Amino acid sequence: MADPVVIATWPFGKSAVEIAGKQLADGKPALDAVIAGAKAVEDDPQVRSVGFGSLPDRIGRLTLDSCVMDGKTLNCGAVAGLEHVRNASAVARRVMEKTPHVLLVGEGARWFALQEGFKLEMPHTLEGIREWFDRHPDKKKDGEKKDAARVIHGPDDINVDISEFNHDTVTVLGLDKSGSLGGVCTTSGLAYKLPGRVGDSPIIGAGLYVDDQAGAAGATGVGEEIIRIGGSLFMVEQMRAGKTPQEACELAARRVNATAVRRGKHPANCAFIALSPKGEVGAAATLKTNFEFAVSIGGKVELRKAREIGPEM
Ligand code: SD4
Repeated sequence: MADPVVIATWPFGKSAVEIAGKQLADGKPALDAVIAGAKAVEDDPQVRSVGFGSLPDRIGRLTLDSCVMDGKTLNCGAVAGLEHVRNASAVARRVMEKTPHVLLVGEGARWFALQEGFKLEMPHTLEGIREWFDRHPDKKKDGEKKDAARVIHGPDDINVDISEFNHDTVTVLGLDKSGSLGGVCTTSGLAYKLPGRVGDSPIIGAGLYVDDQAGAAGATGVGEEIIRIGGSLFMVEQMRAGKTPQEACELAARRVNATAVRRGKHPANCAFIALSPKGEVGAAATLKTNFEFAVSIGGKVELRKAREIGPEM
């Protein structure tokens, strides 16, 4: 019998590890527990980067990305660009359980959710919309006189650097009493993303990867950089090769730094978490992310600050 452990990204991950930790203590499977934990963050309108109430894309659409993975069976499911359905992680789980596929996107993902009995709901909150207007990149471009956001006209509007609008994803990894691992990653993606943009969070191997025989890993930060290095699969393969979760996360931060430097795009602004089948946790981030993560070990919940890794110039 293993001692349950949960790790989740960012301070808002604390509620996720509290809920998941209790479920694991009651003997629930890892995947059930981490999805229950992630749901609490998705349902919290104060969290402006996960679930409803988040900051929408450049034209005001709020779309959700999520994936889930079971370490015992390697079963996984995902949705990307899901609109008007509250709990993207629950839909991702249904994709895993009810379809022969791994990833459904956009209209198809919503259609599937409706077939599965999920409700259509209004995703915006007044506070979310207000913040979206106030911080919109077009406002900055045109000076403060511009009150409302414009539509996207052409190349100049499309190739806008929105990495400063990077906002936070909840990734939750858990180890259950039977020694099995489960993971979930759920987000509304980058604020002001172009319509149709998909980040790392619903991509198995990028935002999340889980294998009982090696470990579980997840990511948060600028999804383009995480996809570029296959971040989560990279970490799990490091653990398979004998690295600790901490070493695996630091290697991922080094890799993402190295690719960013090579492309002249530093800082990369990414953070990584990992959990081994023995229950050891690890976390690392690129510089100036101030990345904190939540852990629940033996029923004790705490926030920890991740080690930041600078680029090797
Ligand atoms: C994305 N990785 O869509 C997500 C956003 C995020 O901290 O996690 N930001 O790129």
